Amino acid sequence: MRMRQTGRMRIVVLTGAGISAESGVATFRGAGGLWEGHRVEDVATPEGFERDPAMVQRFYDARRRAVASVHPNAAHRALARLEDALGDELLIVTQNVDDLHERAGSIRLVHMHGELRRALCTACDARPAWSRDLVDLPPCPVCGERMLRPDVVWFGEMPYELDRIEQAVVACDVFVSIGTSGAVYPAAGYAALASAFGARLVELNLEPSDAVVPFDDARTGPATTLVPTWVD
Ligand code: BJW
Repeated sequence: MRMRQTGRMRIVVLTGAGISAESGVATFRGAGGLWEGHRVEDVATPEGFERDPAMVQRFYDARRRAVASVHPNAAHRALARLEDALGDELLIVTQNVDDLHERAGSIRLVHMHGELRRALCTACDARPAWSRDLVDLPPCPVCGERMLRPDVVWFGEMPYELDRIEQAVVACDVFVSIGTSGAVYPAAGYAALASAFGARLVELNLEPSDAVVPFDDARTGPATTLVPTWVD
């Protein structure tokens, strides 16, 4: 394993829907999947939004309400403790659009698939906070156009902060994948990228994911048990 001369380890943690499952947030795939009978690949698209914007806005409003009523769990809190210990040696890259990592205290965090708590103006690219007032699709607070959509990354769109993420992935000593199925790129390719640059790979998941590279340490079980054990 590569380590800097300081002896400290650089760790990248990639999280997916599984880390929030025990808080009561539904995952995307598998039984009881989030889009209720629709394949996420069919509906989480710009075309799906164009077809039926009102349905998609309603769906995201319902998810905002659902996330507001749940709390970070022991896995989110364990990662916040890890950041307290490691500081800028740790980067959490989450595919989740909920805010449970930050509510647990994490700061060095990238939301690569966007955030439920923001809107995106397709006219001027502003990303204002999403408040209750936006439900009736008012004008963008920056440019005045009525072109707001959820600030989330759908299939075919470019995820956020890819340069920052890739720099951290190629430089890390340990890459940890938590509660993600490995079905969606580019996130699904990060374990292989980290491995190619010499990182040790750890997976913490309810069941083994679709990862294309073998993990050095693959543990199966619920995140609220596995993550605190791995961190502490
Ligand atoms: C537990 C647990 C517990 C449960 N404890 N664990 C062919 C090949 C390669 C790529 C492509 C391809 N065709 C198209 C593409 C690209 C496409 C893609 O990947 N498609 C796939 C279907 C193949 N990707 C894109 O379009 C992305 N953009 C892109 O590629 O841009 C171009 C580009 C080019 C070059 C470089 C970089 C970019 C954009 C993807 C956007 C994904 N958006 C969504 C919706 C976000 C908004 C919303 O939330 O509504 O993101 S889809 C959905 O899937 C969401 C998630 O973040 C993402 C991943 O899901 P996740 O988190 O893994 O959840 P699940 O449900 O799949 O898995 C849960 C896991 O938890 C399971 O493993 C369980 O076991 C586990 N678990 N309970 C621990 N208690």
